[in-house]
Amino acid sequence: MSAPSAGSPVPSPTETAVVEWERKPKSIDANLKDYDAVAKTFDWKTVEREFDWSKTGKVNLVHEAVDRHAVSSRGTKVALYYTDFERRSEEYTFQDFKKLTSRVAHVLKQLGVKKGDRVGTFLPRTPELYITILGIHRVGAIPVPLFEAFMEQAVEDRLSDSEAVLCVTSPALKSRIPRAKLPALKILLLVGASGTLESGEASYEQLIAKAPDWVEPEWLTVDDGLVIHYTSGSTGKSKGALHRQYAMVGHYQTAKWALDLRDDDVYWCTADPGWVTGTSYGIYGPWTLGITSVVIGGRFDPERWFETIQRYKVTMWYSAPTAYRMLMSAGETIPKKYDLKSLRHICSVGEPLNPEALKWIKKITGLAPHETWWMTETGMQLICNYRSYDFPIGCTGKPFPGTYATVVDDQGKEVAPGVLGNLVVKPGWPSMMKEIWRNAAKYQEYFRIPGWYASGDSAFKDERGYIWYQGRADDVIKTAGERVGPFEVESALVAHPAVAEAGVIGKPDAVRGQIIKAFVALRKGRQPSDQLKKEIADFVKTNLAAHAAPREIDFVEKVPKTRSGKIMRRVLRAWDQGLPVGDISTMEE
Ligand code: 6R9
Repeated sequence: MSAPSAGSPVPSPTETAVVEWERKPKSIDANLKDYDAVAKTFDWKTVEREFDWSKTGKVNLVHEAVDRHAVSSRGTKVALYYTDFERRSEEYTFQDFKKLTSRVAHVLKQLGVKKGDRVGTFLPRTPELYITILGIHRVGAIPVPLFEAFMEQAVEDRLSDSEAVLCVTSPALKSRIPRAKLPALKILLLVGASGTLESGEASYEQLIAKAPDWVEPEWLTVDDGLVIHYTSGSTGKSKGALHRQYAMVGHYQTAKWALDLRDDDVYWCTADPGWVTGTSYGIYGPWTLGITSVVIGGRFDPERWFETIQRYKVTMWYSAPTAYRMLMSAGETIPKKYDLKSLRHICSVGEPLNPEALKWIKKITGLAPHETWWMTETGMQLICNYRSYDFPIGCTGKPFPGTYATVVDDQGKEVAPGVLGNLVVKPGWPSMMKEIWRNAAKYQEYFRIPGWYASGDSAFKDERGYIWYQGRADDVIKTAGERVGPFEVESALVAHPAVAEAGVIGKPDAVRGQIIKAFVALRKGRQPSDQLKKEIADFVKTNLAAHAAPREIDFVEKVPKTRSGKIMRRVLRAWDQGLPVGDISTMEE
């Protein structure tokens, strides 16, 4: 989506009569009862006191998310319900987690993993993935979670940049790890290996069977690393956002006030830990609070999704607009077959939730999904609609208490209500990334607007202080909620022997928010054909990732570039929409 340039006035919804509100009863029983009062006085120091490290000085996420619950009255409480609807249906208590993550930690130590080392996880969504990530924390190492759909190039980029020393993976996925190109990677720990292991491989099951049930966490400081999530920008390869242990303060409190989690909840976060939502709110937020979580394996399937809510009596559901729209397009007869009455709160993340999808979810569940806006780099939710108060449908929300997000011009000055500008955040919130892994220059780019963290999104604020997301101000693509950088796709495209040049944009799409569209100039002698389009798209699918493959390809004579060689995606967007291309005086001859 291309946003209008900063400074343009947008019709403020408060000035028009069409704004619809999500109205709530005054007595709603939420953890955050009075947003306005709390936002005025809230101090993050009070949240620090909820963690054992505030008394002991000994920091490790696994202690706060597992060990302290295991020895409390929550010891036998279920931490994780898991099903893949086929072979496995399991449950794990906090005590089970303490044992299993200790065993994994022992194995990692045995294989030479030390504090501060990076360890990749490249696994399908199974209990082993969650146990492994927590086991990595126990040894004080830093997990680098990789989405299971990544293909070789995406895996190589991430494991190479992070210099991971070990990767926990499966026999089915290991062929996508190009070990010869990864000198730092010493060992693959294989989950589910049968038969003989190759050199440099170890069996997860064999080793954990012999490991002890208790390994004390490696004690860290709040500034030590927590996790690295690779994410995409508008230029260059994906970059590693490193978070620090202190981020747990932000995860905990947002899970309490925005997700509104309570001790008796059964919580279902549908995101994979390969993406930031799947760790911040699939692991850190809920488990530091000691909440029961549900995880399902396998592919997206509307029947299974509604069955999950019914089977586990899910009370809190956190998912993404594309998923809500895909459920909507599967029709109402499916949800009607299931009992969804257990639900008491729903949230949404990743892209704007369109009012139609919001209303459909409300129709089938009685509950409107609440927006939560944040980014890989922010680590935690920052702009949200809260369960206790009314909000205009379609707005992104208000800053989380103790944080300040607003809209500014390019010089960093706040703009008037209703004027479009850069969505920015005052630096210093608890889960702000610590660095871009070994790339100080990239980190600095986020602070290009003096005094602010620049999100790259554009937005406006209305007179009541609600922030309305209006799109990305850069070329980053959000397709089905997943963030994709055009450069990565372009690089994958030009590796195909028929492709001379490629330019990639996000094209608006009713279900996926955006789809990836590529403009491709062919090498001399290659003829355009539908067959070739398919071949090129498949090539990206098998080298990068299925979700990063273009769904549309147009063949063009030349990809428009500036004289300095930058792809003019603005022109590509105009071509795509059949609109005038505007000023092209900087275009190369
Ligand atoms: C958590 C996550 C970040 C980008 C962000 C924005 C978009 C996220 C949104 C939203 C509208 C929301 N985004 N939440 N847009 N409304 N509630 O998604 O992180 O993958 O890094 O993406 O996603 O454009 O800048 P990430």
